[in-house]
Amino acid sequence: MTQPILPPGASIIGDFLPEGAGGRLLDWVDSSEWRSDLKRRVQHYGWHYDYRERRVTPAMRLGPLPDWLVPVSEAVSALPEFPDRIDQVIVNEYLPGQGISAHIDCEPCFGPAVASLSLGGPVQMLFRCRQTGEQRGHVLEPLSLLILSGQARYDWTHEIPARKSDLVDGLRRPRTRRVSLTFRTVSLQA
Ligand SMILES: O=C(O)CCC(=O)C(=O)O
Repeated sequence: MTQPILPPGASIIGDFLPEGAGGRLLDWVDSSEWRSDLKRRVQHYGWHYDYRERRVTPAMRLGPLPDWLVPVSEAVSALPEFPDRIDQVIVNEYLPGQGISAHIDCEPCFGPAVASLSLGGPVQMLFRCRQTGEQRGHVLEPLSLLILSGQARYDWTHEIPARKSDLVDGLRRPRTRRVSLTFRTVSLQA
């Protein structure tokens, strides 16, 4: 059974952005170039990352984050879970029916915390404990910031099932377009 709670080490900050800032961020995203090499559209900033190869090499450095991403990245970097400044942002677009498969963010490639900002429509994220198989679920509301650290970062997978609606508290909620910004700190391996 899916428990409607977060795994240990995960937390949510609701309304992470000041009023109007979410719409402005989405405008920047939508006026930027999308990559279409996955089933969903993505944008990579700071460092390119290959979801299939799960590695980051010096050749994948894209450069500094664009100016429009700096204020929000600095705000995430200032959270206590982040020991180092964020230098990578990946934008994911999910149309109804699209998702992201269960994964743990590459352990050597990224630092001890990962955060994801939700723009657009809500979506249910599922978490599964690698050791026990326990499953939990949580609805990510627009403008909320999900932070994964500790056990949630290393011991629980997270995923967004590819479906057109989510069943939440017995109610079927049709999905609409969601765009997320995932903030990470790259740590290059020797
Ligand atoms: O869309 C999200 O909130 C999560 C994205 C994610 O898990 C990833 O990019 O690895």
